[in-house]
Amino acid sequence: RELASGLRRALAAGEFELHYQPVVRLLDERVTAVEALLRWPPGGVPPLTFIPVAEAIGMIVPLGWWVLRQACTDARAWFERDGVAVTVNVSGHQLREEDFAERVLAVLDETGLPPAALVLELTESVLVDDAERTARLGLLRERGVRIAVDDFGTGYSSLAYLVHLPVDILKIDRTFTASGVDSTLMKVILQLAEGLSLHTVAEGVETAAQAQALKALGCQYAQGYLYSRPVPAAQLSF
Ligand code: G
Ligand code: G
Ligand code: NA
Ligand code: MN
Repeated sequence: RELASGLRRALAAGEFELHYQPVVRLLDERVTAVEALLRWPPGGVPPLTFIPVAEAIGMIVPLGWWVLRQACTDARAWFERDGVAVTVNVSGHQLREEDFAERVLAVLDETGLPPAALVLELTESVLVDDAERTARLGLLRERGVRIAVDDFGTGYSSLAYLVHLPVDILKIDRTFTASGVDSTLMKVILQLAEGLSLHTVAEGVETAAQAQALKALGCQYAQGYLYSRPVPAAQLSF
């Protein structure tokens, strides 16, 4: 309960910050995108602690809009200068808003960020949940916003949904990277993605050996401590 009232005050007081973690193209190790990750200083409460609370008290919706607006504002110069896109995590609660897609397009308009510079990350469970919500994503995708499945492989759903959903990118959960990039499971996921013409990002890449093996298996992008931890915008360099 203390956390809940702290969160409410924090948004009004402007205490939230975004950190960014690079996503690297394995072919040439160029940074092609950065993932925006919410931070709440000064205590440094982990997002895994405060995001579920923000969801429970309905604050994830206004907070999510703050994140999107801030990330798009920050990313405009990166995209114009270096072609770097920004990926933003979206909670299922945000997608319940009927005018979600229109509001995202309005933020892009106001911040001057082209739709092609934005990727929205959603978890599997949100994507399979209901057709109305995924239709909202379809509308954004028609405008050039890309959709990524976050933590892919950790959900319980059947794979059939992937064929029908408006998605472009699979972000392979870091547990698969950690348990061996040469595993049958990783290979099957990469083949599945190729068959469906989806791009793949391996999460949690920590060693050069993992990056090499992933590249050899046809994975296109990687993200993880090998390249960079999430850092404040001012510390990014491409
Ligand atoms: O880096 P890390 O500890 O920051 O992130 C932990 C979890 O918090 C991840 O699952 C990530 O997707 C989630 N997360 C980070 N930032 C945001 C955000 O802005 N919105 C939502 N909904 N989730 C976020
Ligand atoms: O669920 P999502 O993938 O958005 O979560 C991102 C989380 O993963 C963040 O907490 C981030 O700090 C963490 N993370 C990013 N790179 C690595 C890595 O190489 N290793 C580990 N263990 N965690 C990572
Ligand atoms: Na994410
Ligand atoms: Mn993830």
